[in-house]
This record gives sequence, structure tokens and C-alpha cells, in this order.
Amino acid sequence: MSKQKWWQNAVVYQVYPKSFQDSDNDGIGDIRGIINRLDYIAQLGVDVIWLNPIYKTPDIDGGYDISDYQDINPTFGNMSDFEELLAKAHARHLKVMMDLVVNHSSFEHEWFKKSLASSEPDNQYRDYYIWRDPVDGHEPNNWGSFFSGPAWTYDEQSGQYYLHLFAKEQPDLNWENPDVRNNIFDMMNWWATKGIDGFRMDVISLISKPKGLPDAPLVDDQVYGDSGSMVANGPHVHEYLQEMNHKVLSKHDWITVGETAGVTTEEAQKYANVDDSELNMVFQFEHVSLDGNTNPALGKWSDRRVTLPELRANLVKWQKSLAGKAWNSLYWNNHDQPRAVSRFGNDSPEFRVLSAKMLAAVLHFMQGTPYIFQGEELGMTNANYQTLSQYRDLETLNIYEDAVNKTHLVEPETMLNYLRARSRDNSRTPMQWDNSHNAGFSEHDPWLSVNQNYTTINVKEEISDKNSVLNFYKHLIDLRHTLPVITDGQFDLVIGNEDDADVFAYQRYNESQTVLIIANFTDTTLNRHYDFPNEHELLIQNYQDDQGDTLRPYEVKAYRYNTKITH
Ligand code: ISL
Repeated sequence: MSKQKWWQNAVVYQVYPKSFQDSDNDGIGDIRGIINRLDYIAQLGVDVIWLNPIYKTPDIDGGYDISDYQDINPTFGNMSDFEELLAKAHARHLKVMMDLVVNHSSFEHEWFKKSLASSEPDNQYRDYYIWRDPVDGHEPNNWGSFFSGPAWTYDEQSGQYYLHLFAKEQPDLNWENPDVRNNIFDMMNWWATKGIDGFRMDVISLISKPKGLPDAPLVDDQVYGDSGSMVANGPHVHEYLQEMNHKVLSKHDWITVGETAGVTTEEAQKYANVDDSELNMVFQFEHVSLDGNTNPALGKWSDRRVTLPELRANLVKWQKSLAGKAWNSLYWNNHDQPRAVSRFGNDSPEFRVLSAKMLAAVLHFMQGTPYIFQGEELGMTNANYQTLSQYRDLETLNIYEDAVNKTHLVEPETMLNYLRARSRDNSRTPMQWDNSHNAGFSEHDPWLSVNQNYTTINVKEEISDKNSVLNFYKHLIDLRHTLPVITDGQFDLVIGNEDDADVFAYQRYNESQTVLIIANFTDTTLNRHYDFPNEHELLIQNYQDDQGDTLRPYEVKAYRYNTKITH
């Protein structure tokens, strides 16, 4: 690997502002709340904070519907609050990465209002969005929205449809229009002058639509075609990102990560190439898509668990394919995904702490930049809501309406199980600070109910408990900063591990060191012997002692050898 970049050795902490800390007791988190908790974030030892959108928004989709890219959501505060947050973060050596949501804007953005106003050729804003005539009195094609229903909405006044891959309040911007691109690049450079440290780019793999917008194939019970697979990695996406790199990114020492639904390892080598021509890294979706429904009409909605061999094969593929060519991001969960410990581990009281630590170690010893989603470091669990009325997320409410009430594909109880397993609200419940009312998040009823387990799972409990999940994360973050092999070492599965249904064992090595990671993914005691030297240092473990070849439920341990070991 060529010379290391600062973000290759960094750990990112994701803050979902709406649910992090409420400072003015309106039940909604805010910028002042984040400022008040900066010391907490800093003591974790992380390097970067990624803020989910804090811009002006009608908030149809958690702020991913922006009505002014250069203004702050008043519910969260104002621009001077943001500037204070940035300065105070920097004073603690924390960088701040913002969310960039430019595949679409809000329908309340000035550009869309002007676009809507007239379809006459002299309206330069018409072409800022994607308008098409009806075909046989219907939508221009069969694409479905990610949030249920068609991806097109009809405008009576002009007799045309506009495209929205997400909600109808999130019209897709037309990246083929150079004015749109230049406006976006100028806006990014404007944020640079404020001193931000990078961007996480929302669904950036979807910005270039295929020529002619062809229908998507329909499978099984599908009413609408899968627009995502049609638009992902479109014909001009790399050209646009290279232009962005030239006009914006190359001028700043930033961290950039593209959220790239539908990305393959081949495509990732273009988006995140070590030659710095586009972005630093991408969020790939494969390892969080393995447990989807077998019926394509239901997509991600299921309560299936992925098996270890499937999960491991995928993670290994990404480690190996990008090595030396591109850079990985590492994540188990975020604001769109259920909680890691509930999904891949075991959130029962008996195994929650053990399995949360096991997952953390498996991820943090891999090559790439790790992302920790707020509360993950506590081992926070899925929301466990019992009724539909507790959910707030539009994706969740829409799929229930669609699959239960409209198409009758799923029984209500089954759908509630799917929501408990996969709803985005699982990770959006308020941060659990202490065991006081509403978990110390707010004195007001929060916008989304607190998880009832906050009385035992919270920062106050964990910070003073040396065996907590929180302190285990701190240890892992520290190891990444002190052991170069975690950043630059090669990755290999331990011989024979590819067929192991229960244990994940891999090694990292460079010229002078090797680290061996052994993780039991089951709730039973197992026995495994690996042919490694006896001389080692135990770097970290989630039990109090080491019993050699005996692996207790969800046991994880990492050994270090002061020599290069290859097989
Ligand atoms: O959440 C998902 C799984 O159901 C995805 O389809 C998700 O919509 C996709 O990952 C894109 O996510 C991003 O863009 C969305 C926004 O709702 C998400 O919160 C954001 O992370 C639209 O802006």
C-alpha cells in the first residue's frame, strides 16, 4: 500500500442529531445537545464525527429531503450553533463530516418550486429535475420508489410526471444538467470555507440515470420494477464524480465516503480507488442485504438471519478485492439498518454484552475505516416496539400499508415481526445516556419512544464498568491507533476456516507482525485448534481468561505475534 492517508487510520462516530441529545426539551435532539456531549465523543478516542443531515428540511425523511443546502434546520439550531459545534469539535481534535444529499432535493427547495412553475422552454429550472410525458396515459416507466408506490408523480398543471426514487417529496435532481452540477459543487466549496472536514454522499451511486429510462424486469409478486438496480452505477456516475473531485474534493484534505447502493467490488475499485480520482471509500450494501426476503416484492422486509458462512464469504470478498486497490469502509449498522447486536449477535440479557463485543472485534480488526453508529458502543438493541403506532419512519409505515392493507402479501403479525427485525426506527431510538426519565435524552416525550431497556443499557452505567461494551470499543479504537498492522496489514482467513459454520477466524499481517482474530458466532461452547506459535500476546478478549482451544459462547480474542505468519 502506498503512503497512508489520515482517514485510513481513523475511526468515525456517526451522530443522528434528532436522537442524540435534546438541549431545549422539545423532544428532538439538536446541535447544542451535540456540543454538550462532545467530551463524551472525544473520550471514546474517535477521530471523526459524521453528522446526519442538519439542513433546512420539511423532514419527510429524517432530513434527507433538503429545502436549503446552506441553512440549518431551525429545530436543530442555527448557523452560529453549527459554527460553534465545528470549532469545539476541532478544539478536541475531532473532525466533522457532513451529509451531502444531492441525488434529490426536497420538493420545497427553491429549485423545485421554480421547476414546477412552468414547463415552457424559457424556464431554466425545469431541467433541474427529471420530467417526462405520460406513456399511454400512465407513468413513463414501471419503476417503483424505494419507499413503496411508483417512482413518478403526476403534475396536473404541466401534464408531466417527475421522477423520485424515494418519496414524492424528494424529486431527483437532473445531474445531466451542468448547471445543477456546478450549483452543487459551489455549495460544497461554500461548506469548505466554513471549515468542515468532508462529506458522506447519500445514494451517490444513483445520480446518473440510464439512457431512455427503460422499464425494469418484474419478478414474482412485484407491482413495480426495481428502480435501484436500473440506476445504480449509471453511465456517467464516474465522470460526474471525477468532475466533483476536480472542482471540489482535490482542493481539500477531506474524508469522503459514498453511500453506494448496488455497488460491486469492481465498481468500488472505481469509486474508491487509491489514485484519489473520485472518493476515499464507499459504503457497500452486500453484507447488510444477505438476510432479505426470498420474495423480491418484499425486498429487505423479513426476519431471517444470515448464516455465518454467507456473511463471512461476503466480508472476505470485500477485504480481498479492494486490498491495495481501493479502500473499504467497515460498518455493522447505521441510521438505516437495525442494531448490530440484535441482527448479527444475540440481544438476550445473557449474551448481549458478549456478542456485542464479539461483533465489534470482528469488524474493527479488518482493513478499512470503521464507523460506529451512536449507541452501538453501548450494545444498544432494536427498539422492540409492539404496535405500529410506535413507528415514525415513512419507509416503515408505507411498507405496512402496502404489503398488509393494499396487496395483502403479508399478515399483520408477520409484518410486525419484520418491522421489529428491520425497521429503520430500530436504530433511531434516542441515545441512552442514563437511567433517568427518557434515558437522559430529553425531559419532554421524545419524537420516537426510548427503548425500555435504557435503565440498564446506558452511558452512565457503562462508562464506569471496565467490562462494559463501551470500554471494549475504546480499547479497540486505541488498538487501531497504535497497531499499524490493523490499517496496513494483509487480510487472510485462517486455513480451513472458510467451511466453519460457527467460528470466524482471520489473520492480519505485515512484515513484522501478525494478528489472529478468533470469534465464536454461536451460543454454545466449541473447540477449535489453529496451528499458530505458542508465543503470543493477548490483545483483547471478551471473557476474563483464555481457555486456549475452548471457545465459549460468543467468545472473541485477538492474539499478536511479533513475526510475519503466512500460510
Ligand atoms: O434504508 C434503506 C433500506 O431500506 C435503503 O433503501 C435506503 O433508502 C438507502 O440506503 C438510501 O439511504 C439514504 O438515502 C435515503 C434516506 O432515506 C436514508 O436515510 C439515507 O441513508 C434517501 O435520501
